[in-house]
Amino acid sequence: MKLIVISGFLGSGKTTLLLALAKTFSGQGLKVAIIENEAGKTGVDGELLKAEGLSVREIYSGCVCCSLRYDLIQTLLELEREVKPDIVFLEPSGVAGPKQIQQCLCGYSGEIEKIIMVAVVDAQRMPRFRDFSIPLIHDGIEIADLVAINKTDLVSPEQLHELQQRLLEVNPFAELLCVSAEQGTNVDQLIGKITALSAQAEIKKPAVELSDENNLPKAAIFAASVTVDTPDTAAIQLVEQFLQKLSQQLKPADGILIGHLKAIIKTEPVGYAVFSVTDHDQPPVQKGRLPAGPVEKLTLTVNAIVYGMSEGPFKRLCLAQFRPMEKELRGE
Ligand SMILES: Nc1nc2c(ncn2[C@@H]2O[C@H](COP(=O)(O)OP(=O)(O)OP(=O)(O)O)[C@@H](O)[C@H]2O)c(=O)[nH]1
Ligand SMILES: [Mg+2]
Repeated sequence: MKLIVISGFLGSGKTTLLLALAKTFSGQGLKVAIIENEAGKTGVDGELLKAEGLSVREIYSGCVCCSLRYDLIQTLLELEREVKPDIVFLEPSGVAGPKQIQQCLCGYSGEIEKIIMVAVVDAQRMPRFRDFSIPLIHDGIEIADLVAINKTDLVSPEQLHELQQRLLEVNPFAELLCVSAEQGTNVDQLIGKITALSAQAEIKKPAVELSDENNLPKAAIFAASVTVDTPDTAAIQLVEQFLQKLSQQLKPADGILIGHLKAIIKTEPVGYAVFSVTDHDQPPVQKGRLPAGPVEKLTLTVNAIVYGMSEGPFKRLCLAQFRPMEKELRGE
């Protein structure tokens, strides 16, 4: 069993990339399993990957890097025993410390032949992250076997060149690859590099110096889910408005960094739509397929994470928008 850890800051494109990688490896006849870890009591990514037909185990309400280390080990052991996958992808929550994850995996007693650490970097937002001083980002690059510079469709060649130089300052040995998970650019090359790395014998990695967990920035998280039997048909617009209002309300507050505001609608008959906001000025990006006709049942799951605001006020802000949306969905 090989383990590929896809780490990276919130909203950098981990799930989008993982989806493309998992589908390709499955298409090659390999048995693929995915472990999704999301901070918050409900998650969006696991639902999306399941809707795409992939086999997913979810670990919620904390980070596999700290409070949920035991759950991660248990899930890996279960997979090994019950599923026997060729490849396991792990997407840690975007607020998880990559070094802490690596340390946790070093203590794994099962049979992982190889661990490959892939750091996903958001080419568009990265330059804004204060010289990569966010330890989560810095650490992920420092220990990466491969750095996938993602969203390259959104930046100029000059910006990309500057970013590459700065990444090499953090990890001179990292293999950098410019990709666009959304457009599929260079995803084949990334697969080739992962395949080549996974065929190499495992080299014992030097022990990493852990950053003090107390120094990791504190994220504020809001996660909620609602199921409605005969929903209002304008569900998509309601969710878009919810995310848009939320990101606008966060804007005036000084120093708030939107990690990722995201949501998924799943319906019966089967269909889904995902929504994502990673910036104050960006309208929600929406993807997926919903049934054309009337819907009998709809489940909406929201997972929103920001930095620079304490959890109480953030939850109140989210609930003030979530409750009216919930009522409208129910047609009340
Ligand atoms: N333009 C562009 N957008 C992308 C690309 N990759 C991902 N995105 C978009 O970026 C947003 C976040 O993508 P995700 O894959 O959900 O990011 P993530 O890192 O898994 O997010 P978290 O799990 O919340 O940390 C979505 O709207 C994606 O469609 C890309 O290569 N180009
Ligand atoms: Mg994700």
